[in-house]
Amino acid sequence: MTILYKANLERGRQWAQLFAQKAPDVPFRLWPEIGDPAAVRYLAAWEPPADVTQAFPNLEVIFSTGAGIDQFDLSGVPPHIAVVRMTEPGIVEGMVEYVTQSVLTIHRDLFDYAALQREGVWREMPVRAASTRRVGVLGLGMLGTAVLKTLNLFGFRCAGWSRFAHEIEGVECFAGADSFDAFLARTDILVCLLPLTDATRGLIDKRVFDKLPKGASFINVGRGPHVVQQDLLDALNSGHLHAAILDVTDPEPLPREHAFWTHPRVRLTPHIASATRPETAVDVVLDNLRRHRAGLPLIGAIDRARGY
Ligand code: NDP
Ligand code: OXD
Repeated sequence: MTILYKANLERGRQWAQLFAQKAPDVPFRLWPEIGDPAAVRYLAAWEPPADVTQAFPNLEVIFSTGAGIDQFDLSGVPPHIAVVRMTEPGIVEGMVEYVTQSVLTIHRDLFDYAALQREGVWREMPVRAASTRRVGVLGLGMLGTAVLKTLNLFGFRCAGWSRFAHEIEGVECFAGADSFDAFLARTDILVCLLPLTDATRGLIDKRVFDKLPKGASFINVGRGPHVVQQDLLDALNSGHLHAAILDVTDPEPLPREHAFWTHPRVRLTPHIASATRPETAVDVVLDNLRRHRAGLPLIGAIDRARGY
């Protein structure tokens, strides 16, 4: 009943300590010290090895150490192996912080003040009420919903878009392709919190930017390949878009010569919007191990057909 961890080694050492404290009966191994491959029933990985089912013939569950699973190649993974994304509360808290500060940066005109500072100009601009700013979040899952609940507290006019219909208090909910244009037309600050799937790859392109009101801004905390990056640059350079805050790019790291690095209306961070915290992640994984042994549904199990 071994669980094998294959991701960031430093965090893996913390997982190992936490497993030793909280579940000393569960054999825990850190890649590449795999021990007996036949004993590995559970794999916690950011990127599983390519030949995972051959390498671990008795594998039953693959846990992603992140909220996304798009980095997994599931083509060779048989359907009886469950795939579970990370749902621990630390990821949610980190994302709420990151998106809230990004929305406030745009709302409080900090891109304009940074430009004035570079020119040595001391000039004030009118302060707008949050209630005059319309935020729209793509994705109403674990993260999108938590972000919107917090933005709502600031008084922003909040909306979200998802595949199926949702109801969230204080949030105007749009669902499906038919409502996409209406959602975009009412959005001043667009936030991407979609999973990367065949349906969402390249979704955010010129057509999407054109549908946003002039002066809108964009925050990407989903995945870089959601966006056609040249279309984003064109929209910024034409002045149609005001600013972009990008935590994810395609590829990562972004090549040094890419225009995003020096663009005055782009703020870049290296995929740090939120990260799994070992101290809370281990509790979530242990709970799922208990559920698995009891034959109960796993929390965060993904639907292989939908891709998230
Ligand atoms: P969830 O699976 O909980 O939610 C996904 C949401 O996206 C759902 O609301 C779903 O709609 C919606 N969705 C999926 N496909 C479509 C589609 N084709 N059209 C419309 N809506 C769609 O994911 P999380 O909230 O946990 O995470 C979202 C993503 O955030 C992750 O996949 C990852 O890529 C990214 N992430 C980034 C991090 C970073 O540090 N930058 C950290 C953690 C995550 P419905 O509800 O109708 O099914
Ligand atoms: C995740 C991520 O998916 O770090 O958790 O992007």
